[in-house]
Formats: sequence, C-alpha cells, structure tokens
Amino acid sequence: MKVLGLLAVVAGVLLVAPPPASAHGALTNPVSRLAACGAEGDSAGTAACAAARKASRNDFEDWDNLRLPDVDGRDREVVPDGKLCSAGLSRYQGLDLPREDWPATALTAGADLTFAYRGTIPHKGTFRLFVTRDGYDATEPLTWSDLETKPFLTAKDPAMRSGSYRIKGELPSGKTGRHLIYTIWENSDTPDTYYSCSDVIFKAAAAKTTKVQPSASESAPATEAAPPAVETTAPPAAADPEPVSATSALPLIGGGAALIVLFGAVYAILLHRTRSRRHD
Ligand SMILES: [Cu+2]
Repeated sequence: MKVLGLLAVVAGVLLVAPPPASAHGALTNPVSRLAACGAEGDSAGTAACAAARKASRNDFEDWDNLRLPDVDGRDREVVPDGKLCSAGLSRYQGLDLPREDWPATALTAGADLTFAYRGTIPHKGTFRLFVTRDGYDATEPLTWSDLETKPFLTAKDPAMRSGSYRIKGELPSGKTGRHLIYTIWENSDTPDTYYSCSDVIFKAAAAKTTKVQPSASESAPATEAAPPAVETTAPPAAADPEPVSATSALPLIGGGAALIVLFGAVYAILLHRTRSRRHD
C-alpha cells in the first residue's frame, strides 16, 4: 500500500513537472555563437550578440534549434557560402555577420580538450568538427573553402553526461590567433543535421612545462568533475540510499529511488516521442 501511495506521488510529480526548455543542442565548449548569444548564454549582452539578434529578428530563445532536415551529409551543397553559421536559416542570419568581436574561447593549439555539446533530449548521431585554415579572416564572410577539408575530430554517439555530450579530442596544432570551429552533428535517429560556429583564439603551445595551462582553458572538465564531488559530499544526507546500508528505512527509500528512475525513463521516452514529431 505504501508502495502504491509512493507510486501515485511520483507519477503526480512527473506529470506536473514542466518539460525541459530545450530539446536539441549546441556546442558549449568551446561555446558556439548561438549558445553564447542565446537566452541561456553568458555573452547575450555583448555588441556582437546584440547585432546578431537584431539582424536575425530573433531573441535566440531557440538557441538549441539550428538544424536542417534531410541534408544526409550533403552539407557543402545545401548550406550556402557565407551562411555557414546560420545554415542558411533566416531566423539565425545574424550569426553570419563577419565580425572580430564574437565571444571567443582561448585555447592552446594541439592541446587535449573535452568538447561539450549540450542537449537535453539525447539523439544518436555523428559529430564532425572542422577548423578554419591558416589565414582565416573573421572580417570576411565564412565560406566552405575557409575550412580545412577534413574534420580534426569525429565522434559517433558519444556519451552524454550532465546534460552534455562529452567528446575528448586533440585541438589542431600549429594554429595561432582567431579561428573558428565548425561543428556538424548529423543525427542518425532523426532526419536532422545541426550546425554550430564556435569562435576561438589559439595560443601557440609554449614549452612542455606549461602543460598545466590547458586545464585552465578547459572549462568542461571542471563541470565534469562536479558531479562526483557532489556524490562524495552527499552521503551525510539521509536521502542517499547507497552509502548508509544499516538503516531500516533503506529498502523503502531504495524502492522509491528505483521508481523515480523508472518513471523518469518512461517520461523521457514519451517526451522524446513528442519532440521527435515536432522535428518535421
Ligand atoms: Cu532534437
């Protein structure tokens, strides 16, 4: 009976809980123009973001929704030169503005980095990350020929942790100054392909002794490290079933947790179905 009561409460909470505000995704480390300028971005107040919103006639609430259907890998045919950052979508056209003051992430050329691509509802798919060629000029419209032909990083179905896909990779070496990382995420379980432009500033790798430096520019690992830290500080809380195995109330709590997980999974699946339908 207690279990049934608990079940009803859990079901009630899940039915009332609002769906996630975002359903798709964008590169957040290094931050993309749309994620930086979007409703949840850190740089929404900058001149570049203000100009981008104005030119797009869009407040970028839909910062995670820059996608095209049915591209099927024909990115270079479908997305026009000069419109790579908007993928040719007029409601994002401000992202194509050639400017030198886009919010940029400082990176060390050739260093290891855990890329983060935020997405609240998981999709299957392959990420391809390209970097601009040497001599890239941010004041000129971005064209396909500005990008190196081959991606410097490819990842199929990377794991999602803490709301983001984490992709471990190595940054291109030999790059200095302002560049752009162009990310293409081709879904395999929806017809969509997502596009992100991330502005970066490469510092040349100095002597080996500065190996510590890269971790400073890697903001993702810091957030990555956060969840385990919370777990280690959590045990004192009575609600955490795992570490305290002596309590008699434990089976009930454990059962409750299992139910929440189960309902969460069902809820996520149902929600995703609704979202998927909206993709068309
Ligand atoms: Cu989606």
